[in-house]
Amino acid sequence: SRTRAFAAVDLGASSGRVMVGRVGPGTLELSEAHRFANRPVALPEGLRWDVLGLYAGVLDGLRAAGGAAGGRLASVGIDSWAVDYGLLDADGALLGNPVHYRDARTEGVAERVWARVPATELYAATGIQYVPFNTLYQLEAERGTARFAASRQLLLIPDLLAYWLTGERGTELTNASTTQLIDPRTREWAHSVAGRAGIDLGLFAPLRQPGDPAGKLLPDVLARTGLPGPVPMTAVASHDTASAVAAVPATERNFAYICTGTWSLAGLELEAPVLTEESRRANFTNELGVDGTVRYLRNIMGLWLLQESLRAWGNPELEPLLREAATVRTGSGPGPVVDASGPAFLAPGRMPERIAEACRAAGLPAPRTRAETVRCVLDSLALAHRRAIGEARRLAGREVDVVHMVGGGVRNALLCQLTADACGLPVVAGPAEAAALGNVLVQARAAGLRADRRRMRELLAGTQPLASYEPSGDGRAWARAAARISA
Ligand code: LFR
Repeated sequence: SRTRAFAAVDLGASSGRVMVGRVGPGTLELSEAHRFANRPVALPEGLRWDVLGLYAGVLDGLRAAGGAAGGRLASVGIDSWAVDYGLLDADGALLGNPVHYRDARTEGVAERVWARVPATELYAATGIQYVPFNTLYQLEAERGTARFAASRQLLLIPDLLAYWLTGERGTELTNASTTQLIDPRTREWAHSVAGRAGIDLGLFAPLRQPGDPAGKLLPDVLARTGLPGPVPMTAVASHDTASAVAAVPATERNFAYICTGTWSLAGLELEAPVLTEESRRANFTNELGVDGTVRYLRNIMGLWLLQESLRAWGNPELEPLLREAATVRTGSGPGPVVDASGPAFLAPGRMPERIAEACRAAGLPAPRTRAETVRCVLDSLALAHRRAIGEARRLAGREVDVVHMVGGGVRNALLCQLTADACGLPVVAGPAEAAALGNVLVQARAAGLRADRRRMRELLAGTQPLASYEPSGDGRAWARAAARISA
């Protein structure tokens, strides 16, 4: 039988990629057709996504993907970061620029929602952790604006781009779970919560499952991209983290995962949500995954802390800094660390100063050099990884024998080694392009590839380059640092 080519559009907070995945029996190859910057814009009205720039990048990418695939694309799928959306007016036109989840408009807004639906009930019904930017809180912040008054439909970012490509509207389920308006037990809208929170679920287009057909590219899109039609679109696991988790190359039964990029998303794949009050207090989320799974995880600030530090320093080269950071003396465990799990570092700006201030506030020596700051960030992330995996394991009552790291952060060998040291567990690192691979595999399955999750993971483990890290150093020093942060 034959190998087919699929285009995966994967949009991250700092760049977008269009990848071509070739899938056949025992074959899985990924290559990059096009990469473009994603540059949010700070307007007087607030921080906005340049969604038209992203759409232009997608069109350029589809043209390049068609070329790379020799003209024939079996289908196209899109994944991106979660929670954000575009609003359409009664004519189906986009109302303004989608608001960035790091925009300050959600500050202090959650309390207004909790006055109507107590946070405990919200968690019991949706299983979604508190982060200020869940779509539910963004909609509360939007209430009363002229734009919201004119809106007739809400489309999450991947669904919005798919609508422009196909003319068809839907709401893909894995990403929909991040709105905090889905019940993870029924995997349907949480009508009662939405009603009490004052949200009209009629704003949302009908739910789609990962793997569902999602229309075909419009004639005008075919003309602009030079693709011979018809080209179908497939609803993939459109939340990038859901696609990445689907592509964790685990062949072991008891594995934890960390998706590392702008964020670190650390946790477990479960068959059922954990909706206990203890889980809520620990701020774990139950986002939905492929094939009826639950992504039980915690959001950790991730390489955002490093990206923002580099930006503050005028973007020096990273490699020499990482080499120097690896030689910073910290004893047998971490050096000074900050809490990378809370919202303290969510907003952009002044990152090295904020990190130093947080160290001082915790009574720790603040980093003095760039290399020390980088080391502080990586130690802090490794420690947050340890805490998230340890707590997920306890709250879900599961064993963990190995940690799989996927996403762009696996290129950072120091982060992988420190994570192995902090967790006291072996780390298997790779693939870096997990989200795109998960995107491709869900499309391939919709096109007839017979692979359950175990088979998909075996295919990944057998075809993608992976690196291993064994734990070193003194686990007790990491345990002490973890206890200090929890206190
Ligand atoms: C990672 C991610 C996280 C989500 C954050 C904001 O790219 O999708 O899973 O919490 O971005 O949407």
